[in-house]
Amino acid sequence: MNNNIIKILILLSVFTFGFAGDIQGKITFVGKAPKMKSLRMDADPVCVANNEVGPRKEWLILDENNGLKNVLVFIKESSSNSLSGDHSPPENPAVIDQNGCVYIPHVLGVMVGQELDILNSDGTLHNIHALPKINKEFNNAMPRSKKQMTVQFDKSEAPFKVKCDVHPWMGAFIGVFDHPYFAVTGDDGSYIISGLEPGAYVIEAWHEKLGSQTENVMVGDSAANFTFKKPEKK
Ligand SMILES: [Cu+2]
Repeated sequence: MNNNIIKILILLSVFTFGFAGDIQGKITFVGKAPKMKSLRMDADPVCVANNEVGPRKEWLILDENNGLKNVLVFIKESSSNSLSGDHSPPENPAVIDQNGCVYIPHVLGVMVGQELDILNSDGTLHNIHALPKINKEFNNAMPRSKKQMTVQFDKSEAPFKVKCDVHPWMGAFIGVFDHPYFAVTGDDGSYIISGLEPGAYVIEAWHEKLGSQTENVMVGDSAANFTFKKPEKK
């Protein structure tokens, strides 16, 4: 490549990069938080030995400011070309580990065609059973000797459950996207979606038990925050 072309490419990338924006915010739980019940893992002594934090139900994890972990936030609609662009999956695989007889992470997003490495760090038998409605279901025993398997998903799909047929308390959720604009909230309930073209977006925040919400956002808005509360009993 001659120098001029390289210069133009550098300029172009700076130009493009300079205009990419973020949408970020924080998800908070409001109201009285139910206590997560502890789980009995006695049936499998390996689980008891491996689970250092003490097994608890995982559907509501809050920090001291009620920041809500494990909310999957993603772009649903866009006035820009961000969604319609050509999005090839990242080369790095996504990873989910069976560790301490829970899934880590508990919620994750992957791209269509991206590899998902499923690890078994426990040295015990797990049986990972994914329950998608659009993608192909899979159901695989992973004995202690099987440390890894790799899957991928062909179509975008709203989050679906993954469970273990050996340990009934184990559950995770996977959303599959045909674009890279998604994030899962961290310990403090915050998220950031980067690399967006300027424009108006509809973002959705999905939680496994508390439902989902959408919000209209412009790239560059200070923050797109959501609050979730416990649904009223009917
Ligand atoms: Cu298991």
